[in-house]
Amino acid sequence: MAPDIASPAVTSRLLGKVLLVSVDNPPVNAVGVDVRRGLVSAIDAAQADQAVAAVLIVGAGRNFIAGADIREFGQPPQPPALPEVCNRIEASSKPVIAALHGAALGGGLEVALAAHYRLAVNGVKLGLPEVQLGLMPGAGGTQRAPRLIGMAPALELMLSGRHVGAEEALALGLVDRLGRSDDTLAEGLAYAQELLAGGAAVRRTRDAQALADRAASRAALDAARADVAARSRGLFSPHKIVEAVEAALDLPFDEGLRLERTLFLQCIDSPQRAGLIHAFFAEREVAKAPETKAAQPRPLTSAGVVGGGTMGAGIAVAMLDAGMTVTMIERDEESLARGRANVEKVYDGLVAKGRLSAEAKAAVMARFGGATAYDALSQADVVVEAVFEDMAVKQAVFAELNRVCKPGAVLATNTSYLDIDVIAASISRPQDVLGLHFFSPAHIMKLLEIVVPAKVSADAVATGFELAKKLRKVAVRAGVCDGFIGNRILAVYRQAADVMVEDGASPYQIDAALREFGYPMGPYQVSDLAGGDIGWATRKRRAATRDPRARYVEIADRICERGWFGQKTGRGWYLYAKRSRSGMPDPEVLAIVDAERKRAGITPRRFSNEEIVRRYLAAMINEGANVVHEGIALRPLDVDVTFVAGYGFPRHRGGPMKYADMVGLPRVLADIREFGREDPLFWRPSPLLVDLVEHNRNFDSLNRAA
Ligand code: 3H9
Repeated sequence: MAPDIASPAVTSRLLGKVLLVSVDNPPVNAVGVDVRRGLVSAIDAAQADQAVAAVLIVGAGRNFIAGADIREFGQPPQPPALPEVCNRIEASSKPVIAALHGAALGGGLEVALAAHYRLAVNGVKLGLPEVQLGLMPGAGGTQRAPRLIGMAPALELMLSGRHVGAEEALALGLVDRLGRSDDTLAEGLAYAQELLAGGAAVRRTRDAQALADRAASRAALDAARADVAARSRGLFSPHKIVEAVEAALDLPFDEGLRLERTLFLQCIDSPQRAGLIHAFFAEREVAKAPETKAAQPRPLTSAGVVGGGTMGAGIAVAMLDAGMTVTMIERDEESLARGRANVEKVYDGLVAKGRLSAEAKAAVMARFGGATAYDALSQADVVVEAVFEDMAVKQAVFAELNRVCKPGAVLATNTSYLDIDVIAASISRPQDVLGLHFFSPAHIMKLLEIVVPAKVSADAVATGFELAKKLRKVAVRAGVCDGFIGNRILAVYRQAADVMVEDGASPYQIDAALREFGYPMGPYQVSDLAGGDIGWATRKRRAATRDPRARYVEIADRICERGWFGQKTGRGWYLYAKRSRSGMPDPEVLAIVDAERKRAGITPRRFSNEEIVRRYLAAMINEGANVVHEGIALRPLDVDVTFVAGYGFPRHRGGPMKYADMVGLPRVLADIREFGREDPLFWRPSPLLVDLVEHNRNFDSLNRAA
């Protein structure tokens, strides 16, 4: 049979009696319209061709099929729909075998579930991750998976969205067999021939019997429903998943499929789907900074970290976890021992929880070394300093790095706000100096701001991005300014919150309103977690340069003056019972707030939760627009990723700029102008926002233009 030219994305070839159907749609074989058409015509051709006894579906390249093509969602549908494709595969009168490697996710796994036999090779990743995109499996997954592997495991897969490896897939019954080698094609063909030789018949998943124990299935369903109610606060699609899967138990297969389709389309129409898919693409887009296209990264195997405090140790752990060799520098033996202990503490915690063996810990720690003399960094490819936030101290560190490091070593500062151009200018190799702004705890937090000073070379920046990839961080390119992208915007919306507290909202109401919006914690809870002293130090630093006309709310200072820095001191905005991490509202804090209102001559007024969110978000969006306008962030999507990955912004809302687009920029601007009647200095509309509204454009138009 000649290669199928009806679809460029699917080719067919007869090998003996087996029709090899290969999905070839780079980069990840997403099921777009061409793949759907190609699969249907290949299956049709197989039915019609006497020479074909079985069909083998494989993926070309690194994956089987990564899922439906999510770029098509929200566009006019183009037939055939994927559920129909899967039904045609399942209905085949000749056995269909799927041989899986790489990603077999979402619609990709659903294609495999519609096949009659499944084989997987090592390194395969199976899963139904639709929930992470605000969706649910929509091509039969909610009906076939429970019938094939049982209610509890199927629900767990769909509600967690996690990937399953080869061994686990076999144990679950998702696949029938594992290949002995990594050669998917050879393994798949051998399996197909073996099945044919044994006279294997078609075996349809729709007829599988894993739900036979109805009572156990019902109990699993009830447990999942309760869990979703308790844990998926505000999320839409987990509820729809449970509803659809219930139909697998209660309805005939075809009716279940119809219900799945209805619920899937509701998910497609939900703003959460738009937010989550925006976040998915934005996270991939941020990695494509101009420097990564213009230059190759430098080598990256050994690293140095200067400073063994919480931040330095966290950075060291992140690097060790990525397989790098790490040398820590501290000023004396005692501090070095403390730094080492900070690193070990993380691994000891994992050992205690049974997540790491003592031997594995020893193997990691063998890559860790420490010294009190900078000369130990002479061979490091990259050095990150995480010492005290003081320009003179940082410059002294960089003078040492300049002296000892090999040519081409990337020299990074983890400063949160100091001027990196000034640091770079203080040594003879500014082309190697950049900012790597980690977030605490650095081995856990996903965000890494890569701060690009004026004189740094493109390959040093590309190395920063490469390091982020190695450390599995989400890297966002930021320009130099006080606070870069994240902390600069944070300072503004936190000010908006403080003003609301002084004007009549309680900090507890503000936290509750933002949790209702989808944040895991409100800003005052976060402040108590991070330590109020950090913000206090920043405010003191900024005091000298603060615009004397700007309103300044002193409530946080009154709290800090009492030594109430949050969880670590047992009280802050909240009161913490011994060892407790969840705080109680504190009447004494409310009394301080009251006293401050009186001192400032303010008569408190009521705020609705809706107004709190509107003001908080308007401040965030406006400063986000300024950050884009000034080129500190490359595009609005860089602001979105910063806030989703590093500041707890609810992912299902896509990020502040995406949220603004969904609300509508004219409304956001109208809010800012309305709030500006009370305080025109604070609520100055960003020129970018004004311009976009005037030209009837949104933030996303800038993402697409970039
Ligand atoms: C679904 O299936 C619904 C069905 O149940 C029902 C339908 C009716 N579509 O991540 P990478 C792009 S929902 C379009 O950097 P990796 C990605 O944007 C879907 N494009 O590579 C990037 O493009 P670019 C369920 C996609 O090796 C490029 O591919 N499936 C899709 O680190 C490389 O991606 C999922 O949720 C897609 N589905 O990781 C799986 N996937 O080069 C989502 C990727 O222009 N995907 N792209 O930046 C993944 O988890 C990872 O991409 C994967 C590869 C693990 C596959």
